[in-house]
Amino acid sequence: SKPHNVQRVAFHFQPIKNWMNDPNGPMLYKGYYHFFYQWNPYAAVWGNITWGHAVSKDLIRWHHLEVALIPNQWYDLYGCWSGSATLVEEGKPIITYTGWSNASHSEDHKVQMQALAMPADYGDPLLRKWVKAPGNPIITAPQGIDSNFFRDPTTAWKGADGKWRMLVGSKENMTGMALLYRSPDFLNWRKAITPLHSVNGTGMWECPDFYPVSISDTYGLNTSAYGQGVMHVLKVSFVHDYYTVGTYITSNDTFLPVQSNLDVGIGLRYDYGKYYASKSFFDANKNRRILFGWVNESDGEAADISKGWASVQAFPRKVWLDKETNCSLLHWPIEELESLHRSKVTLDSVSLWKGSVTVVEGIKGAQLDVEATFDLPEINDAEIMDVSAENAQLMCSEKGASRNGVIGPFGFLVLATDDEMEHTAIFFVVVNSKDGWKVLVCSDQSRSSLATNLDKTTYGSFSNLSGSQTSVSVRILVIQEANQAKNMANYYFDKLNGTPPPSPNRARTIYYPDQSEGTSPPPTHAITSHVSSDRNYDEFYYQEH
Ligand code: DQQ
Repeated sequence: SKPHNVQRVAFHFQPIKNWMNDPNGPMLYKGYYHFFYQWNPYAAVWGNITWGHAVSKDLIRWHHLEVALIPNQWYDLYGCWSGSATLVEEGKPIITYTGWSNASHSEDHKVQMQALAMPADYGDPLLRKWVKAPGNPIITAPQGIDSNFFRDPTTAWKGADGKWRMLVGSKENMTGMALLYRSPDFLNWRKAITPLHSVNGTGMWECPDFYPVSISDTYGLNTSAYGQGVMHVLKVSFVHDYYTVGTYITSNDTFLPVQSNLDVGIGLRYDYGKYYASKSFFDANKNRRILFGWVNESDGEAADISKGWASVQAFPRKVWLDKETNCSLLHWPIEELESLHRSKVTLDSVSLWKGSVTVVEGIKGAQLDVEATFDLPEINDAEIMDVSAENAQLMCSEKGASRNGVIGPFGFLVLATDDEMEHTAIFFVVVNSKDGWKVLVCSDQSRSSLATNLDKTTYGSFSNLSGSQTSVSVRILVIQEANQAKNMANYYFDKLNGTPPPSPNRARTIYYPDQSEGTSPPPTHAITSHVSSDRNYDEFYYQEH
């Protein structure tokens, strides 16, 4: 049931307060996992975009540090947009990011360009201070590309010729594309004539991600790995996060998707719920590739402002190639998540009848990690339905958990109030489709809240079932939202300077204290300071562990 006095979410990452969007530059450095994110320090709506920064030893318990990048240079004055981290020579990190600027002094004409930032002190495992490269911007929009559609550099990788490569998301008319750049020294970049990949009709590709996966085991690979036994994954974001698996030939930088019908934008998604702008990194500590993705907020803007925060990053997942298909990926929550387990409740041999509800007693805590196995009746009785990736979500919302089917719906009602007026149904229906047996997997949020003005989309996908399968197993992470975040937020501002946060603002107003490093052209509008000093900032953010 819904607890009244809840903690902040623990499975998912959240900043101390305010608006967050894309994950940026995850990496492992000197024993710490670093995580950056698109963050508005001043409001629970998008705007004033900085790179928030946190570190962790286990990817679950985070220490919030001072912001890594703030918009204070002519080329990023309107925001430090998404980017990545690359461990270059001797494992030294470099951040690549997009500067959003009004370089032509016109508020209405904004441009995007790529920039670099390096740690001020490589000896600091926390990498608390970042310095922008004097040569910035390192890449401006090439001829033929609209500078409003030119952003989100990937982690760079090294080819056989020793040159670095990276991708920048873009489009030409409605053709989405991943532009390829090469560099001998990480500072001077030249665009390859052909993009690494492009697909007609998809529109702007945001936040590309490109990485190798092993064809034979679940281990992750360093981003520069290539050759025998290696396939590559290209992920791009437009509306959802789509990916395609292919062969990458480093000598001529060609990427050949395994199956053209599973090409980016037509086929596979990382996730069939809210999941966007994701970014992976290679964790050399445990030899795995880990994926972070942004879960945007279901609450409306007014609710975000009143609660003081918006959105989370979905719990980190390990990703690897599914050996059975060779062209799709498997994901699983990282094992560290289990270190949050406190107590365990087990229920055995429950018979599920049509319409029956069994209450699982004795559950304490705001977050649950549920594992269940459902034994199936004779699956030949399953109803005949045409389920495809495109219509699964629609079928979930049409069928609903409360209808009567032949095998299903069965599943869980989670986050239920005592009177069950509010609940979220996670349910399954076994169906017989023209491509074989399938389980329709649904997350029905239509009754998740009595409140109005929020997104209550029902999400769904399907999973294949072999004719001989007699049971299905599921794992569900149930995560209660964090009302307490608001109190944390107030504390933060009291500590800083006793003033409440400025009213929500969009990108037009910039509130940055430190313009000392600013280069020309100067800002054309007033800068208001709301943060008293860096020292105060540090005091709040940094706790030695
Ligand atoms: N969010 C960033 C952009 C990116 C978009 C700006 C994707 O860099 O394209 O906050 O959510």
